[in-house]
Amino acid sequence: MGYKVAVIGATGNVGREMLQTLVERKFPVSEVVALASSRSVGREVSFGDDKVLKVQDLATFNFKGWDIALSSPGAKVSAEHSPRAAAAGCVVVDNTSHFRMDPDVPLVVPEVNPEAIAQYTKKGIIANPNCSTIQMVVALKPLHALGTIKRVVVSTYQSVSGAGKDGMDELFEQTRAVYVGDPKEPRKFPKPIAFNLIPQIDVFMEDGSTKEEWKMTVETKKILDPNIEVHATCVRVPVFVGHSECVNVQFDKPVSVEAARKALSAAPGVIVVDTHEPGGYVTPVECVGEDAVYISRIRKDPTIANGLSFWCVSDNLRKGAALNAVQIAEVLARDYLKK
Ligand code: 11C
Repeated sequence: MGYKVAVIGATGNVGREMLQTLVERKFPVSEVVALASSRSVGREVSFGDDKVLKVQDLATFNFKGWDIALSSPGAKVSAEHSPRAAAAGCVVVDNTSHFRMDPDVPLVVPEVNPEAIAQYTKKGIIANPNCSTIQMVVALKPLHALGTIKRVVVSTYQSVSGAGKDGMDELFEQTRAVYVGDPKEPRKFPKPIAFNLIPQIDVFMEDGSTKEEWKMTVETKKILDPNIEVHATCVRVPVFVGHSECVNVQFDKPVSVEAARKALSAAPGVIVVDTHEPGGYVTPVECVGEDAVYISRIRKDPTIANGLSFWCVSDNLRKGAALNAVQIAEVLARDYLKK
């Protein structure tokens, strides 16, 4: 007996990764449907090695009788169709930003706050956090148990796949253009991304922060602890897949590097690679296709009281999106929607 699962936004970077992750993790699927906008209807997407799904129209799809939707279209599309699916009895794991701060929608990272999933009954929707938040809170959770985290200062180095296929195409085309001497104007990003980096992800807010930076702050508070202060600087870098972060943490009491290393090494979803020799750390290229959040460069910060810093890398399309959504679906199936 399995679950009828709909994947919304199935032709996008994350949607395709969701289909792949369902297969890899042997999620008990009895039937699966790939949904997208009318533009993509009829296109084919792979489901495992031997199955091809023809994309159906999200706008006219009837969710009655479907158990779980993994949804990753744009936020506006989600605003319309996630409540429609939920009203038909299909529990939605929504990867867009639209519902994340809704008090009646749990925002979940299974390694951090799985208990919040129980609140799915309020609206029939569970929100998947932003990719840069997910990898950071997976690392912060075991540290928060060693000493109370008061403040986090984080700088991100985010890959272009966070901006979708158009972002990846732009990096490829601009890089190629440099070599063939045919410069291309930026379309997706506000400035050239090839051989460059851009200290702006998403739109600017009134206080001068970007929305990506705001998301890291408010989502961390909702998932982990409302008392943690977060100051983020989010930067787009010319990397195709894999987000990196330099995270500086201040605790309420001293936490040694050794204790932090031990707690991180034992934490679910975390792999520590930190050998203090050339190459003894993880780079984004090495985390592509991997499930873990990798931690390296764990150090004391002697310039503040009770400070530690570390380097954190993860595949933004997997743990930062598709894998986290499938892990939520696994808890739902195991604990709440038993068949
Ligand atoms: C990026 N983190 O790298 C963004 C992508 O709120 O789900 C994901 C945006 C979101 O551009």
